[in-house]
Amino acid sequence: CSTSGAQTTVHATIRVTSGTYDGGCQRFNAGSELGDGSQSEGQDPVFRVENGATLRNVVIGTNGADGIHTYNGANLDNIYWMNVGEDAMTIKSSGTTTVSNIEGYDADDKFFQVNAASTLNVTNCIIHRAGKALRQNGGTTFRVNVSFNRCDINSMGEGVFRTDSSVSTASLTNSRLHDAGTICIGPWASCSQSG
Ligand code: DGU
Ligand code: CA
Ligand code: CA
Ligand code: CA
Repeated sequence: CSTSGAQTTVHATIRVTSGTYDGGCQRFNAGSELGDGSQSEGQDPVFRVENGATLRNVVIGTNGADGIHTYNGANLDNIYWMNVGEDAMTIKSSGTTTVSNIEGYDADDKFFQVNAASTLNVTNCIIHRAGKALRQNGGTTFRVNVSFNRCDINSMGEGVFRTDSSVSTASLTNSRLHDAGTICIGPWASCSQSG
């Protein structure tokens, strides 16, 4: 995908409930109905991916609103955020979310937000400028298992992984960090970097 592909404005969240939605590398910009891409909570996502469905080949344009929400597990492949909105991707209910081949810029606070007990496996990611790469929802103590493999994480204001749960786990493997702050913030049951 490039950032100069055909553009489309999304006036209502695009819901992917089964199979694969291939965005064809179009640039999907949130319309004002979804939000303004600021740090205001309560914005709607551009995409909602559910029940193990797959979203691929998507550029989220410069109004990113609340990004992508996943429910009951999902697969995201080849996604590019030109300017992350309130956050880039949120796990809204339990399941396994698999994220591959992504790149994103300018999350003022969180890139990945995890709001349910779940597993998140990320491979081949590039994250430029965020407060943190991943935040388990503040004050929650359920278990999240997160792995990042083959990522390049640069310019984090605070750090990479943050939780308030002492049963969650995180691992970062085969990755490059530049100005990424603290890798593990909070009482993680385990949190490691290797490779
Ligand atoms: O408790 O759940 O910032 O999903 C407050 C809310 C808040 C979430 C989160 C998100 O933590 O809205 O973007
Ligand atoms: Ca938020
Ligand atoms: Ca932003
Ligand atoms: Ca959000």
